Amino acid sequence: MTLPLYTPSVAVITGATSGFGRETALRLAKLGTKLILTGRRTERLQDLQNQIDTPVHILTQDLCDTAQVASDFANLPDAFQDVDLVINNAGLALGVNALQDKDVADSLTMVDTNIKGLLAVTHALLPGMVARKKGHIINVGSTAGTFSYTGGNTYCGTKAFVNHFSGTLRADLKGKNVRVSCIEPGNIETEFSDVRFKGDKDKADTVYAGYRKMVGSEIADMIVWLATQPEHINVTHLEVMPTDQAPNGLNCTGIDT
Ligand code: NDP
Ligand code: 8X3
Repeated sequence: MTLPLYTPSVAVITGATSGFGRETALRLAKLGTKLILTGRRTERLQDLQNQIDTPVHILTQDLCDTAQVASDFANLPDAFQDVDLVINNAGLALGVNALQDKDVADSLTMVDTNIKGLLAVTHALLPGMVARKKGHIINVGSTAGTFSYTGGNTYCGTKAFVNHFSGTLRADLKGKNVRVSCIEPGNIETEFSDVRFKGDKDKADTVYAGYRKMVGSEIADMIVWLATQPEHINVTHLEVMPTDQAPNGLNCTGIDT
């Protein structure tokens, strides 16, 4: 017997102003899911809200302000309180410099956003899901958390945290009917590289040139697939990359094909 697919009732999507987050919001709205959408760019959140028919609650929020994050989620409107899906998506990389050449502020911003921000959201929303015995956290990790590359230093470290935290959190939640999944994408074209290269479009475009690239909507489809699995199924890790991308290990041969 196949049990029915799950339809999330109220979903939080962090980083809904762009990329995976925005595309996921559009798809979940089509399922009738009520959405709490976060990001720092209010206008983009409002534009997105205007394209969506289900109820939307906007939170203009900087994840690095963890006190604000806690307060925002403690004061959700009544209709949005029973959150049963949290998509910890917001995050960023800054630069590909060797650590000795990197601005410490960039490293700290990645830690504040990708680790501390994700933790603040999770701390704020997990107790309610446990109390209601219903919930799903989908963290957006990365292949960068598994495979090292030159200049990845802090970003890879933050995503290693996300990948591993997701598995360890599952151990705490056994028997609580709260699922945890981690999607770990490789190179996918979004605004990610524009941010990483601080607006240098030529450098950003190079990342996706010369091979059959993947785009944000393809990852969003997979996030929705994770979120709609029947309740007794927990897809724990989902690593995905373009067919034309593969890990290069330690590159000991010096040959990069
Ligand atoms: P985008 O740059 O397109 O989107 C990033 C989102 O994160 C934006 O909505 C942005 O919103 C939000 N964000 C960044 N910093 C903050 C902050 N301080 N407070 C609140 N929101 C913030 O990139 P992607 O869609 O590609 O990235 C989404 C996630 O996927 C990230 O965690 C990224 O690390 C991860 N990832 C991306 C891959 C890729 O190749 N694209 C591969 C693997 C993982 P705003 O600027 O409005 O605040
Ligand atoms: C983003 C993918 O390889 O640029 O997480 O770090 S990568």
